[in-house]
Amino acid sequence: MRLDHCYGPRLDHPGPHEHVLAVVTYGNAPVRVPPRILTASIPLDPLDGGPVAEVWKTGAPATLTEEEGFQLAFTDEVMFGFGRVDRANLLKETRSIYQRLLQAVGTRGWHLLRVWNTIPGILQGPDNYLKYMEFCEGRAEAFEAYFGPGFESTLCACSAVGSSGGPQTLTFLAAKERGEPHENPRQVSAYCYPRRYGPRSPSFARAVTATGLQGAPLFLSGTASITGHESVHLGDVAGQTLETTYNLKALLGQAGRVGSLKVYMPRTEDHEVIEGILDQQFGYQLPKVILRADLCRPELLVEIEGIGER
Ligand code: 3EB
Repeated sequence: MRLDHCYGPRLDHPGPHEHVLAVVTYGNAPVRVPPRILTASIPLDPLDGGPVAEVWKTGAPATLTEEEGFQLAFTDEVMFGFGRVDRANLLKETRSIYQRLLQAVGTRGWHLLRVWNTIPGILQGPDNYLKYMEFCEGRAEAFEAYFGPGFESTLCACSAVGSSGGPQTLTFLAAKERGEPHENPRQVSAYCYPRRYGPRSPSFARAVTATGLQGAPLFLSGTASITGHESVHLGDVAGQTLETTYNLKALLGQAGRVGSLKVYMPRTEDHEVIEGILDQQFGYQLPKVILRADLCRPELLVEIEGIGER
């Protein structure tokens, strides 16, 4: 099964034997999406100002439905979903949206590969219980309730960043065939982070190989300037960016190369420094999307995710 993605200011006409599975749009910029295509609108602004469409394509036409509060688009082997909550209680709503997510994927006997979250006000709340920690608690409870003890071995790749407003959103990719999770030897597994980062550790794998998809793409989770479990290069955006690229390269391993990146940064003025280092490390022609987002630890100045290819 093919699953391709690309970034651009608009939707190009699909090629032969190519079908749009779903489109993700960022900010308020108008990307025109034809009717009957699943469109996930994410409340994060692209830094370049212009519209950005993230287009997911497959080799077969998609079926659209709504289930468990998610808009779903799926083929025989892959599924894209989008859900949003205008939240009342972050812990309860997060537990609920993850329970519904696991239900929607699990009733088919399918498997999660990749989840993207946006959380409004991610850094609000007391220092020892930021909104992000509350989010982690709700998410961990849902995984634990569904898979039981040992759920950590079945986690998928993930990103969780903050928006300055709008709904909480959850976007995901799932597949018929189970992915293969990977951890980063330079970092403590997020699901083993010590208690000082919150009562429940973040439930995600550092990367997942989608073994069932053509080319076995590697979904890289949001990655930051963290070694062991500690944030490093405090106040140094260049240092953080370089450290993050080392973490990404450690995940890619010997064989892989990066196919595309998505970059989140809280301070728009860091744009040029971050891009300069990414150009140096990965080449300036690498497709990337750059978004303004708050990050889950106040000291982090950049977080980068991507998709690796062989
Ligand atoms: C980190 O390594 C940085 O909670 O889903 C990155 C990717 C981060 C995903 C999540 C958090 C999440 O801990 C933060």
